[in-house]
Amino acid sequence: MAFADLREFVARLEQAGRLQRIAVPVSRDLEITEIVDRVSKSPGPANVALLFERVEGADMPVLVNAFGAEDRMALALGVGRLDEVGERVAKLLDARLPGTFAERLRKLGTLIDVVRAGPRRVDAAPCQEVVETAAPSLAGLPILTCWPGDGGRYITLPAVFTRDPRTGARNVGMYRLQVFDDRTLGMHWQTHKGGAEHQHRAISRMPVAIALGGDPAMIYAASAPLPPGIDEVVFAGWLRGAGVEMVRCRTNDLEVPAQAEIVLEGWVDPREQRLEGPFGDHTGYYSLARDYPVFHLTAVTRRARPIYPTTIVGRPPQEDYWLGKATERIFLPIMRLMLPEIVDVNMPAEGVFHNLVIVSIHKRYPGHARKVMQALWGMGLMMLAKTIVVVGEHVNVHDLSEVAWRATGNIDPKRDLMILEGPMDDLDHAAVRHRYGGKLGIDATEKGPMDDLGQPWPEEIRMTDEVRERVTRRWKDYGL
Ligand SMILES: Cc1cc2nc3c(=O)[nH]c(=O)nc-3n(C[C@H](O)[C@H](O)[C@H](O)COP(=O)(O)O)c2cc1C
Ligand SMILES: [Mn+2]
Repeated sequence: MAFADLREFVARLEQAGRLQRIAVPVSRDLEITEIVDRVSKSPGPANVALLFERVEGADMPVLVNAFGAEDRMALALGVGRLDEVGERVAKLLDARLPGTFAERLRKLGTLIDVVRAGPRRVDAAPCQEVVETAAPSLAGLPILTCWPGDGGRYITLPAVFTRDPRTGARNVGMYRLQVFDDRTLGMHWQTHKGGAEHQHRAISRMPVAIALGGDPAMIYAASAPLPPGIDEVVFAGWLRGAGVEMVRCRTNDLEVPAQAEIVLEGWVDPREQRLEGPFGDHTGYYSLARDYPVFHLTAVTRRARPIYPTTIVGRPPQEDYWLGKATERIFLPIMRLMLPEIVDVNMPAEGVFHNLVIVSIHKRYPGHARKVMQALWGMGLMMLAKTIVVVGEHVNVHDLSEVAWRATGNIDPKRDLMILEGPMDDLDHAAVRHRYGGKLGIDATEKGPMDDLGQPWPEEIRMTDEVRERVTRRWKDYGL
């Protein structure tokens, strides 16, 4: 079983030599970013989680880069390798769910429930050891200024809780929050996300709760693009092997993880907007200032001695790449449920999630690669993918050198590129206009008679097994 809360995770990281404490004073303005940027881009063991114990102007430690490598991300989810979670999902799905895709997804929700991953309601909670409702303020929190051109200070690793105003169904999303003042935050839920959908349905003030910290599976689940019918809290419970303990907020009816470090309670008025940004984003560029909803604080509840968790995004790779990698591995079996021809998927750091999706398939009929691209563009947040490259089943999608070789050598641009239009990520800075733009599909599969190929397709060069074995056997003899 996984961790009860963030501090257990921190203790485990420290035991494993994967966390370093920084005891000297550091500034919350830019200095932490520069340190974290270097550490998160360091190779191997130098890339560690960081606990800043003395952040100027704050009396709580700041945790950064806790999820920023495969081993730490896997540990957060209670496994040795991220693929193990994918394998667990595959097993769950192996019940061979009947029905349409939508029906299967709904059943998947029930299946997860069946394994008793549902949340457990508690009355007393560590996240409410201290309760400030009279004059709640963000002033005590070590909220960072991340990059020099940022429009302000940002909370970057939150779990934002809302309920569908019509059905009551819960959503949890990780959406950054800009500090406007001690009681007001910019709520950067993008158009296509769950929180924005709830806001769209609200006719009056909508309660919102923001949890910082909690068990690491719950933190990860906030970043997972689950279909609207699946509750992130139930999903987190399934990931960690026990239901998440939830407690009712003090100033609204929402529930938050009892084991969180800090909770911000408040509301969003669906009609109110305010300029948010710019923000040095995970695209490596500043996302432009734009209008987003506004969060008004009604309470701060917290542990007596909380840890403030945060992350730095910027030019990849950064910590968020590993949160996304976990999603890629977990969602692969779910994609296969709809598209069984898919073998593997890679969303490399260079593509910052939405720019590049590489997928290998068993190709069987004319137009097969195009069908897969179009299906993916119709599947949840995959709609935002800008470029999809489809390769043959034997191609290692994680080897970018191999993919570049195949994706340029195996195409005739006139025949194999598909350019169409659709919804685009809020953060895409190159699209023809905000949230809408062109998409590129590249069919880099091997071609044959089914592809209108006007010449024979050549054979790939491979040495015979017999010679390979002989050379391996004799390698020492050559003195090489
Ligand atoms: C570190 C980090 C920061 C993120 N910031 C935002 C954000 O500001 N706005 C947003 O819409 N999505 C952001 N995302 C992506 C969402 O968390 C993700 O799309 C998730 O699926 C949202 O939950 P939802 O599908 O329930 O809406 C961020 C993800 C990570 C890992
Ligand atoms: Mn969701």
